Amino acid sequence: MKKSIMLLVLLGLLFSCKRNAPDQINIIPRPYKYWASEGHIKITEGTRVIYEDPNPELRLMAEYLASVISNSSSFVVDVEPLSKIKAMGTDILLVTNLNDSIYGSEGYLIQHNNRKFFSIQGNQAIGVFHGIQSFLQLFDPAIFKAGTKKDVWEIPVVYIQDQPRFSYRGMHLDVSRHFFPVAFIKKYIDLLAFYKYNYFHWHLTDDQGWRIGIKQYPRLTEIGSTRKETIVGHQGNEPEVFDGKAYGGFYTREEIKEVVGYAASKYITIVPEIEMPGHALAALSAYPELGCTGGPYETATRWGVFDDVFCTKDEVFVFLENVLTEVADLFPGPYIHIGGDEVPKTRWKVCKACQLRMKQEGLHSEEELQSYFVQRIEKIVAARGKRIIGWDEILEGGLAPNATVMSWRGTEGGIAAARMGHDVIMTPGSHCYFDHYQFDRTTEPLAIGGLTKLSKVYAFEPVPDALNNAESKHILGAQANVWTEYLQQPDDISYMILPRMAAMAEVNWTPSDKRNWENFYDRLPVHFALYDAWQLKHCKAVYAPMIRSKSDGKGNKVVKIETEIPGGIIYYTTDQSAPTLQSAVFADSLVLPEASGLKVAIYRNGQKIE
Ligand code: TNX
Repeated sequence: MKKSIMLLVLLGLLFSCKRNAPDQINIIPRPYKYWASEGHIKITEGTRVIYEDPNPELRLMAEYLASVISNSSSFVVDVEPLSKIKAMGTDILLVTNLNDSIYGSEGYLIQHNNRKFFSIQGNQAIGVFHGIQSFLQLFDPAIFKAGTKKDVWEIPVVYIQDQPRFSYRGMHLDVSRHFFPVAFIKKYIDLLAFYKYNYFHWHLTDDQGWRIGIKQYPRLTEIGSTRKETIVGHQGNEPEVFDGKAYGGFYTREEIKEVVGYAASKYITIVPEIEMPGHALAALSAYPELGCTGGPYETATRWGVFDDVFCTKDEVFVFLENVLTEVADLFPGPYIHIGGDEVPKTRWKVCKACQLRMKQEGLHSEEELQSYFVQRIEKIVAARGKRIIGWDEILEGGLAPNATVMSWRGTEGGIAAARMGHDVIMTPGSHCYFDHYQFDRTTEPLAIGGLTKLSKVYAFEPVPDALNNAESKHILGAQANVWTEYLQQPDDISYMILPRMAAMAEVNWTPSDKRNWENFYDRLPVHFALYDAWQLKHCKAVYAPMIRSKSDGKGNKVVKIETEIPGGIIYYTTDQSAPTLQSAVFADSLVLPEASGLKVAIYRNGQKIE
């Protein structure tokens, strides 16, 4: 029986691909190839999810898919192993029978087979997993809404052949500046999986808090996970105000294992980050002997860069070796991120131990001392079967031989590293920092600064023109970073990442010639509906005109209005009436008397954007 079903899957591929405009497909990231035929297939009472057995990964996925549908339907979707199936109905079949090398290790194929059943095929289980994420995006978003009980789901008749452009598709989260509980970390991982990311970079330590339990050094969490208070509002405001409230939190080893397991079930690898030699005040507050001056030190209560960093004496390497050994045991992934960014050399310059180290090792500058530090750490990490990732400062003074570089201060560091034959993950502040504003800062919740609109994220190209083909192969992909100095609650995070993480997902997944802003824009409404269904706070700034005005010093204001909406036309009035298609069209800039009112509306294809 199994064989004849497989044959049907193949025949379906040959006979049922009547091409049609794929406009009803709202999948993000946009699949590599897809088309839809006329009509819909009804998923209703009697639909089963059938998995190739015995494959425990596929069984779990089948159970997940069935539960999502059952939870919001008036009927129950049963899960059955393929070996038991006598005849297919309107079912969903999960199989790993794609042995075609063109699909790549993560690729998948979704097809309907003579309008009978859907199949989600992969080379490997991970391909099927990605396929399920796409398949779920073919449903009405209400599928994810609590309380939905539908009798029938209509799914477009589709053919989707898909695989990722990049092998590293990452999102980062800083849990040091503010701490986020395991339940939220799992939700974050759910979102990553939904958008086909495969790496979660977990920024676990920084000046403001050490957040991972380490058996051998209990004070890291007993002392280093707490700060006595936190600066209020934007740093730099005068006078500085502190809240006077102790703040803390950390993950126990058991919680870390739980998150690692959860991520693995979603085919996401965690990259744990242990910051060194800078951003180490929390560790130093717990073990002051690891600093150059011996302390005392305090976990930071404000943001920024601090002079006190790990010393380069031997006992620091012993400490870090022990910490990294535990970290390597907790996280099964191939990488450990060792930070390496923003390391002031102030202490090292006047520290006897550091100066002696430089002399003994023949190092000519503190930059070379930093390079020595990172290379020594690399050996420790390599001895545990892992590779290091560092922020681009690890290039200074000479790059460790097998380091992967995260290029955050622009793309230059990444370009230099790729030219030296090192792997690179692109995460420049210009496009990939989701702690930056996404709209007019006078109306947005407090953020660190910057302006990175959705369309700007979408326009990011991870492979710089400056690299030739061979060098470009070292660009593993891109990552978005979520620093949390100004993000305190889960809602704050979801607001900053939704929908920007959808745009970044497409940057990483979809071939650049298939990436198109207008097309992406048209798929967004379904995703906003998903965020509503999930009850996740999100930002709809993409629909709003951004108005900036400056005085010309002569009683007038010079007004600039921008829209990201593709084909959007800006109409305005100055008489308090609502702008219509008959109103004046905004061109470059507008000079109006200071006191003048202004109303703006955007129209696209003659329709007002509300
Ligand atoms: C720079 S990006 C940092 C972080 C801050 C961030 C704020 C990087 C490697 N270091 O410590 O949180 O800016 O945007």
